[in-house]
Amino acid sequence: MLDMPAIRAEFPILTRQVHDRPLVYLDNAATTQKPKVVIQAEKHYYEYLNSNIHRGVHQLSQQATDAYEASRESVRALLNAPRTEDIIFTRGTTEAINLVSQSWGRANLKPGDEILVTHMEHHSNIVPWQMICEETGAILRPIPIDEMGVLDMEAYASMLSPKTKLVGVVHVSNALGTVNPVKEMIEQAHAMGALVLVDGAQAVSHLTVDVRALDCDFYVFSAHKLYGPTGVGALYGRQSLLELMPPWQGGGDMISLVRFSGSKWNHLPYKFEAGTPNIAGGVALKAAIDYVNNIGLDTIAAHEALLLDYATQRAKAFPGLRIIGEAPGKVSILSFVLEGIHPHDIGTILDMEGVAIRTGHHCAMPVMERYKIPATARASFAIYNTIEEVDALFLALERVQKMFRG
Ligand code: C6P
Repeated sequence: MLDMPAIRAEFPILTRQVHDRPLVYLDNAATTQKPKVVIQAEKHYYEYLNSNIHRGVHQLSQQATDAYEASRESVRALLNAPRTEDIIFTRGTTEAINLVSQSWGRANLKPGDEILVTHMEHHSNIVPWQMICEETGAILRPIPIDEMGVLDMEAYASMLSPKTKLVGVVHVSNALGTVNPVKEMIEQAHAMGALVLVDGAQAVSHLTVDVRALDCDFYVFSAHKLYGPTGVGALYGRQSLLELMPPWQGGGDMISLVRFSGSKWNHLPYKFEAGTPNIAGGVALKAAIDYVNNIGLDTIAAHEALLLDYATQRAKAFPGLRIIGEAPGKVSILSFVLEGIHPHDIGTILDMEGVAIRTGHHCAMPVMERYKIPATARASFAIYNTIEEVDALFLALERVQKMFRG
């Protein structure tokens, strides 16, 4: 049994009120709240370690560098990556995908090559590929999904061909909660000679990720969806690919030598880390990973599954409610529409009741198009949520319905 009061006490923001009501925070897929250990790690960094990394010979700089590099090792362990050098710090998932598309894509794609992405991708795993396709003449093709929100694996198999150069797949869909069969997809893509980039933005806080077992080529995530700070995330890349990829941004730290006659690039991971990074955020990411490891991802997943099961039962009994995304084994996300009521109205009224959910297209417009809806209301769960909060959500939804239906 989880000690919920103790877990909730770790998150100072959960004690605040919104519109004079206790906050019920169910927008965790957008960003999770931060435990004291993460807030403390940022504070400690600025109060005790602040200096620039990889540059100074003075003690502060060396200690800050050590703390930042210790975080890189934590990310390696989180993903079970083979080498710390293959973990590139980025601003988050979006920047990590742009890094791969701009660096690997520009160097490798040619007219007629194909990139496959699923129909349930976040815009971050669509638009960077559209941009590089425009530039190189490659073609972006969506892999269809069915009514439940499950990827059509037969269509995927039939779309893979020697023209396929890369497959982009979201591990867990932010709009539907679907967990995609990434291992199987990677095996099939590799058999065709294609690389696979997995968007783990919504996965790392719910599932144990093992990039070696998955055998993926690139895996990306953002710290802020894993109880960590905003503005930091990571790319794992296969060493043999990263070594051959050109830098995508130039500046300090990414070089070993600069002459006006030409520059030489630094070794991994620094080749891809131009400029002073979000050092405090990087350091605090380790605190977030430690926090998650101390509770255990299995424990977190089991608790969230309980909440999702209960919320799904209540949703199914709620008049006029349609769940969007019912893939077997989905995690942590309840997306829905209410007959005759726009999701934005739902979100606004819920907010007045203290319940924070996200409404809109969730940066997954093709998913909305697939279901022929403009938007959904989305409740998403984290370790600190409770059954009582699910009840508060449905009580507030009853108010919404009364307001609209009288
Ligand atoms: N999804 C949501 O409310 P960044 O912004 O780079 O940290 O993450 C982008 C991103 C990429 N892929 C997936 C699957 C995501 O869910 C997100 C962020 C948030 O669903 C904000 S749109």
